[in-house]
Amino acid sequence: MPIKAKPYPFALPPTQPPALIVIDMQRDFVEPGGFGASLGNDVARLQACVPVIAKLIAVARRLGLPVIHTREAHRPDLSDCPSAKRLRGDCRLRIGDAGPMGRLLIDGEPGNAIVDELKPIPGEIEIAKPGKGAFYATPLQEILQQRDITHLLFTGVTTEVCVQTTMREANDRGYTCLLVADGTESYFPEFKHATLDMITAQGGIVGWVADSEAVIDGLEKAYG
Ligand code: TIU
Repeated sequence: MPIKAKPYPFALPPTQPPALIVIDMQRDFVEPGGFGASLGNDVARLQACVPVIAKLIAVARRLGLPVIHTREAHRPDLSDCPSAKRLRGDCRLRIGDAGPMGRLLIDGEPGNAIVDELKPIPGEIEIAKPGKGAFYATPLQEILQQRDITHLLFTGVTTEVCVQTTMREANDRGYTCLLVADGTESYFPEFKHATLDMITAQGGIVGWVADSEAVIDGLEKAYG
């Protein structure tokens, strides 16, 4: 049974289940004092998707779907952070500067950790990525190929930045992608809605969009 989705039902692969991809649910974006707040954003907006993603992760773990977590993270020496990225914006604190949760967007700092509610468990993959897209300068494609994964279910933040960039990268690499509508958030509600529309336009030019309830229902029926 396919998942009820836009622009039309999303067929699940019969043998290798899809991976649940959780993009950048790190304190840097979701909590006050991090990189997201330093850019002038209201980070409270992103909280809404946390319980939805927690539920999806629990279902994925129970049904044996691979769960892959990403973090936007740079090396402490900033050698993987182009100055064009670091100098972007008119902000007081930049990538690598010390904030209330440690150095902004730096691997290993308290603010770079995934929020407690969504913490990976042993055996789950956690990828530190220096770009907005999760395929750029990471082992993600090899990890998916090794496991014969062809379908990806996307959650995380922010919808129009790291989530959409990664979905587009995944498309060009041949993956079939679905975005969970209530499992993603943006600092800008209008950008979230526009992103969902642009993903599903033109017959699903980037992929499918479905609510978590429909995704869970489809997964239970296919793999439960
Ligand atoms: N600023 C913004 O909306 N997002 C990011 O910088 N990174 C991610 O989306 N993860």
